[in-house]
Amino acid sequence: MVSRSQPGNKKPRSKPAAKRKPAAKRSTPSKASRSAPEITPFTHEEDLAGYRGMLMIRRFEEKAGQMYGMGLIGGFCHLYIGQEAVVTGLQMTVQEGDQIITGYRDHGHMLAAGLDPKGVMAELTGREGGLSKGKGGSMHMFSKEKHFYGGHGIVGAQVSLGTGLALANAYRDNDNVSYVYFGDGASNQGQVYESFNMAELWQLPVIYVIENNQYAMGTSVSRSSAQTDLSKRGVSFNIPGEQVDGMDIRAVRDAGARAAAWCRAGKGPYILEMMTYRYRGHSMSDPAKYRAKEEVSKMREEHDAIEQVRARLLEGKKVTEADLKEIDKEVRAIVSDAAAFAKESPEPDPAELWTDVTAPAEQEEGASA
Ligand SMILES: Cc1ncc(C[n+]2csc(CCOP(=O)(O)OP(=O)(O)O)c2C)c(N)n1
Ligand SMILES: [Mg+2]
Repeated sequence: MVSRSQPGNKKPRSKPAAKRKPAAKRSTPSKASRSAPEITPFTHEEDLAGYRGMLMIRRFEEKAGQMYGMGLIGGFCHLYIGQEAVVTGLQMTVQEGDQIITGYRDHGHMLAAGLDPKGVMAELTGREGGLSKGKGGSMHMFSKEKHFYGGHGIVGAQVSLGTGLALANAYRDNDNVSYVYFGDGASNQGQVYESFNMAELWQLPVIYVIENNQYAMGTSVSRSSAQTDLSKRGVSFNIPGEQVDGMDIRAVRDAGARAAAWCRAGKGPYILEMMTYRYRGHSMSDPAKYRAKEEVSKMREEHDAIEQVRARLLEGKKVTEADLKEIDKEVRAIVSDAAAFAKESPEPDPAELWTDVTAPAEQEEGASA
């Protein structure tokens, strides 16, 4: 029988004393952390890893866009191009067993979590080799092995589900954190605040990552939100929040490390508002007429996350243009293989319609069959 520390009292959840330092008194991170904290520089190796990781997402998404155009991908398809630094930087702070959950713009999150690009692409084409056996498509992919809980099409739904994952961590009294990604549009949803309330009340280990890409479909944040500083959305619940330059992978990693340390110390939830931008339309069917082309090109030219790392790497002189081209070539080859696999994998057997509808009941330990 596992002893459970029942969440319910507003006090730091119980934890192995050696592991977690109890939070004697709630303290929000200093005001200073709200105004651009100092950024920890990346080592050459970290820059290289960040470069490769972000490039993988970008090339994958470009290929997905092409395949959609060719009719090989049907249904919805939301690309992550422009936002790569958010998930790549935060993934650097994830520990084994931490859960990840997000909305429908999920391909990048899966790749960053270490899932095989073949399985992701084959899910987009709706084939047997896809991560949801071709039955979920772009918006609904999961991986038990990587603790990746989707891929959700209902705006905001992942916030309450992700809070539940944090509740599970509290019950299990483990050291894990639930990373819950959602958009600026989702941040206006009621269930987000019900979740915030419970998370703070029960001191749940959850990082709420608001990916503020400035738009919810065609509506800008300023047109839809009374409080446009989304990092402040936890104020009335006493949840600390930070606004982060989501185009700078180093700032993302730093903020993620602060948030994860806060959660792992048993101090409850944390909000990170990642200031980012999507270069493409909301989905493949959006011509993005609600914003000026210049707005997009300005972001690309002045703030692109991959270009920032590329410039740093070249400045460091440990790699040349040719070395970076070689990395791009390797990444493109992986993506090409994934595309070939996604085209060749067979369509799911119609009998699959009846499987994976409900979870099989887990057999209780010691129960007779
Ligand atoms: C409950 C619900 N309401 C509306 C929609 C339609 N819808 C799909 S995406 C979206 C915009 C969400 O924007 P945001 O949260 O900023 O995420 P982003 O697409 O920018 O990543 C809306 C309104 C939906 N899927 N679910
Ligand atoms: Mg948005």
